[in-house]
Amino acid sequence: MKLLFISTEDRADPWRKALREELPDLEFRLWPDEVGAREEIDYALAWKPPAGELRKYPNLKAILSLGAGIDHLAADPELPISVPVSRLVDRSLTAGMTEYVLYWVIHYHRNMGRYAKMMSEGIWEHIPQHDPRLRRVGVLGLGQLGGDAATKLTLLNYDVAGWSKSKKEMPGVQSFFGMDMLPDFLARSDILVCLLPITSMTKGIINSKNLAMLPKGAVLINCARGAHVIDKDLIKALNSGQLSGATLDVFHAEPLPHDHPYWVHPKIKLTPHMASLTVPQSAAAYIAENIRRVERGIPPLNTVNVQAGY
Ligand code: NDP
Ligand code: OXD
Repeated sequence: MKLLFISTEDRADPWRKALREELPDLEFRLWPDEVGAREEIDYALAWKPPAGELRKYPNLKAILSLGAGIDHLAADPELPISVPVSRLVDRSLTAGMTEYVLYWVIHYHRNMGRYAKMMSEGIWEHIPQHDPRLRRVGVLGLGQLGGDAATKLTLLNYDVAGWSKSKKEMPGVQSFFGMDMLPDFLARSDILVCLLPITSMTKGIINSKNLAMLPKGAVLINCARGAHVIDKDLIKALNSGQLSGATLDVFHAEPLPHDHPYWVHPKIKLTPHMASLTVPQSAAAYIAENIRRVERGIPPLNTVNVQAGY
């Protein structure tokens, strides 16, 4: 079995080592230098491959995404449609995202930004503390990542709701689903967390109309994709006071261009698409399991509908 690793953002060596431990018979080839004969490649483990690249391998048995999102693959108009595409679902990836969401929810809930500013100015004062039961957190997307973050937020006693396509039964999480329920969901979200996949339905969902439905002074945490947000609408909402803050991990263009207004906006906190990074030592077991499944003639776990976008 031969696997081609295609990514310019992930380090190959930890993957080579971790996959060798899981599957000693697997030959690991690094794109572009170690490709060899293209017809020999059975699996592509990929993050943002160049458009048209994956169709060059006629005997691919599966395309395994190095990330939870598959937008980087769906964007390729020449993606071979007969090859199953599996997205990454991994304990460390989920845990990392939940840490990120909890960190920023707590940051806003406990006024950490305001305290940091006050302390830097020598001001010793208390801001009234809020009961988490009265802090309404809304999670857009209740899948693998949003579902875990929402559940962990309930354990900290926040008033949690989630919005998804289908109805969810999650203890302590109020389920809103479908476009009709979006306004009511937004109206009760003091802290809005975005963990949706990017699809034709979700692109630009964080726009002026929807931001106006949030309670005044709400905050946004976007750790899904930059294209969920209409940048100028977000800046307008922050400037008008409709939003009191935003944490953004993902952007239309990455790295975020140096002249982008987000860099200097006083109400915006930025991170460089690191809300949760793929950890090879953990995720290799999942990739190996998917390869074993395909070798046994079973579809890989978490095969996506590329047309639907997730
Ligand atoms: P999942 O596929 O498990 O979950 C997606 C969720 O979004 C589901 O609950 C789904 O609803 C919901 N959803 C999809 N379309 C709609 C719609 N039109 N209306 C309402 N709800 C919708 O994805 P993950 O949780 O694994 O990942 C989510 C995203 O997080 C990824 O696609 C990726 O873009 C991003 N991500 C970002 C990272 C970072 O570091 N910043 C790291 C990893 C992922 P239903 O369940 O009903 O189908
Ligand atoms: C992912 C990501 O989709 O890192 O996994 O954004």
